[in-house]
Amino acid sequence: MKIGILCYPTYGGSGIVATELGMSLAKKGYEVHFISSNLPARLDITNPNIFFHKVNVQTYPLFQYQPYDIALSSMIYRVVNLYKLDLLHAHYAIPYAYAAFTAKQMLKEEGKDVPLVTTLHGTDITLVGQHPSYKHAVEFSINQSDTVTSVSESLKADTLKFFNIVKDIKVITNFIDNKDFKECNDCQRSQFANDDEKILIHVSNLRPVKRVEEVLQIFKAVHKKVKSKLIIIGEGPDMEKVTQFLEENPELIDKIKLLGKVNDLYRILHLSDVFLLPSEQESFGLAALEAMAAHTPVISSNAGGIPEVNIQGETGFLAEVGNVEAMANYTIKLLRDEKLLEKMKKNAKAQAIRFDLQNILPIYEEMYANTLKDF
Ligand code: GMT
Repeated sequence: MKIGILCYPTYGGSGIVATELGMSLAKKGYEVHFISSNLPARLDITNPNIFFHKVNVQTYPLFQYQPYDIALSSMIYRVVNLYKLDLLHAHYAIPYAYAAFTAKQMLKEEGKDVPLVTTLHGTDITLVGQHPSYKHAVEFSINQSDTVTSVSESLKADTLKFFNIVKDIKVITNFIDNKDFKECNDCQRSQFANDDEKILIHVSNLRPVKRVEEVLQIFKAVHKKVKSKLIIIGEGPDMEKVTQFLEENPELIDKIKLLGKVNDLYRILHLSDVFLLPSEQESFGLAALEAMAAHTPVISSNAGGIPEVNIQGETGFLAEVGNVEAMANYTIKLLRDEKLLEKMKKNAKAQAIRFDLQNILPIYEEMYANTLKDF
């Protein structure tokens, strides 16, 4: 089967899921064509079954905004025609589902067509998609898709609550390839902390929805009770809040390590004792699952789909969004109790294995087969 994957190339969760899915399909013999504005961050193009098509936007001084969505639709249309794709898979409704619908219309004019699968990832529904500027187009393009999937039950419920959806939505959860998170023998814990210190970690694109200021407040409270260090991985607009916090709390400068974007993330996750995710909104929480794959329990908010991934009292602890005190107290409780910490590290890994690629990939394949059958 020849599949066209439409996704963001950046470090966001939807692009990562799309890339990992496409690479796994290519390994199984599918021909996979990525259509994106740039080479997706984790894409390994050495597999001969993988193709990359860059969307080229022609700039013209007349335009205040360059018409990216038109260039995207045209590229989708051209790739389907050239490579005879069997199916399109849009990851994130905006603009991918909409652009794919337009490409399909162009194909139909020539008596051709291709089925479209749209996977809803999160903020395309819960944040951006609800804005009146986008809402009707998002609703329309979801309803025009041949198959719609969402990455959690919570996101499915939100989609049905906020939009008038006539399509059935199939939940196919995100996944992790545990093979990529194997035990790390050469990871040096001493690089980050002394033997008597615990390591807390946060990984995100530091957008307001991630509430990095709460990560810092949790650490501040924990540090008063438990000798510890905090590692922050990622880049984003709220890095400014981190700098501001350090200016206001200079005594913590040696305790907080900022690492920016990191490629072999699993090595550092393996060294960590607890992962902090106090997000305001999270349709799934792929970052939490990645932590669990590296045996790291999670202290999180209970936003959106997080409770489907992080299980209260088993793989970590959850509190109401914004309840910094509760998240700090849970962290202290966990870090002070070696037996509980060891148990939760094991439970976290067991949860990551439940979400292993080997379990989820066949569900995607079956969904593709059914989509083609019903088309
Ligand atoms: O994290 C990002 O920047 C991307 C963001 C998105 O909206 O694309 O991530 C969403 O998709 C991920 C993969 O399905 C989920 O694990 C994240 O929970 C979700 N983020 C939000 O809902 C805020």
